[in-house]
Amino acid sequence: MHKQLQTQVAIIGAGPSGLLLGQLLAKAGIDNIVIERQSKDYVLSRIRAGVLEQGTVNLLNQAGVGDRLHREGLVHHGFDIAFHHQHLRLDLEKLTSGKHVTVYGQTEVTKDLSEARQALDLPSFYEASEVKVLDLLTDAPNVQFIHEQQAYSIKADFIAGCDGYHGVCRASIPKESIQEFERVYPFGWLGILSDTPPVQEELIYGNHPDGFYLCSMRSPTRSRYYLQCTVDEDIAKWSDNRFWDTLQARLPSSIAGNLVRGPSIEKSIAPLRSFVAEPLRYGQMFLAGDAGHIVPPTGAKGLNLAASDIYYLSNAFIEYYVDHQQSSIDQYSEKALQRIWKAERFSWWLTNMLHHFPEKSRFDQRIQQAEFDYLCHSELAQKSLAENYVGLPY
Ligand code: FAS
Ligand code: PHB
Repeated sequence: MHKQLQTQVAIIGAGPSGLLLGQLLAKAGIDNIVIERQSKDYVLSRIRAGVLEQGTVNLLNQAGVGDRLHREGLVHHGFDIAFHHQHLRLDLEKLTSGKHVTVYGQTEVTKDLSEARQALDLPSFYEASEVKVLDLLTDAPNVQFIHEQQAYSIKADFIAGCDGYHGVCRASIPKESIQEFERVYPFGWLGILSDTPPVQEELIYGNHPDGFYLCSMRSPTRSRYYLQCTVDEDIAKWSDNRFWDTLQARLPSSIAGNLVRGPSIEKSIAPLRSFVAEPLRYGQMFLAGDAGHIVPPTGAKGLNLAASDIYYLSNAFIEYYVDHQQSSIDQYSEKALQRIWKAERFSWWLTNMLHHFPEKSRFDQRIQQAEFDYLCHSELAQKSLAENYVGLPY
């Protein structure tokens, strides 16, 4: 026997997309329930993104979760791109007339959102199993799931599919009602987290003949590094020493000596793909964040695209319930996809420029070198990269 519940917006997924949407709706007085497959500890333990666009920071402020971000987030006014032993600093502040990014881990964003939701005592079901989304083409869609051996049925006005790339929402849309666009890259990222000072204060994105690397951080005492690896890499074959030796060999010689080694506190491999589903709506269900699109993390766009989706979707719901207008809801998919595709383009372009593609020819490798040379000698090229990196307007 299902326990019957009712809400205005049922949110599937308690990652950054779902929790941010829940906060913005609650602040506007719109009822919402979050249904999450994993445990809260599992969700809060995931190590993912690290760079926030100002638009994302503004939205987190609006959601009432900006305090710790302002205390602990690191404002970055530039970053380096290295090509073999050359490196170029991109002065974001100068190139974008005053814009910057903030380094603050997604883990912390999700923790802040989760605590804010708990403080408002908003209904959330973690460790929900057998989640189904039903009656999507009616004006009373339904979410069914099991929680602590009790079956639930939630009747909602709308369903927000914030359940990531492997979620149930997109998978519940009939094949004839959705188009999918995908590019899978022939490599992955091997990431390490260590309580060591970063090799330098700003990020370094590097292209080395042996592969891509990224030097990032979470704080002045906690570093986050990535190495390009094969898609079927066996992480058991990557001791900390092998990781540090490989990274140090790829760094420009002028920087390599500054690398501080230490024990890894997390080590994982992420596959890289570009993916977009169109449209981001099916009946009364809307897709947002990774449920609707994936970018290779090269451009630091994944989490930031989730934020702009939630900006559009939360405003559409608020307009519907507060102003009794339907137009923004009807325009959500088209509006979100315009920004999504531009971020997909940027992430694809930067991934192509910085990674070693095993199957690509020597001609392609010269083109990569030419991309870097053009960047070094053209302020317009640098401005284009910088405006995409800090985030295109919403
Ligand atoms: P998420 O995947 O974060 O959250 C979806 C939630 O839905 C999860 O908690 C999941 O458990 C839940 N869920 C799934 N199926 C469900 C179901 N059937 N029922 C209920 N709940 C369900 N982006 C960057 O910008 N930089 C990076 O370095 C970076 N690294 C990444 C590394 C990895 C391994 C991955 C997977 C992604 C990475 N990303 C990165 C992208 C990442 O940050 C996403 O853009 C971000 O997590 C998007 O947030 P959500 O849309 O909330 O999706
Ligand atoms: C990170 O710090 O995890 C990070 C930073 C920038 C990226 C990707 C990941 O482009």
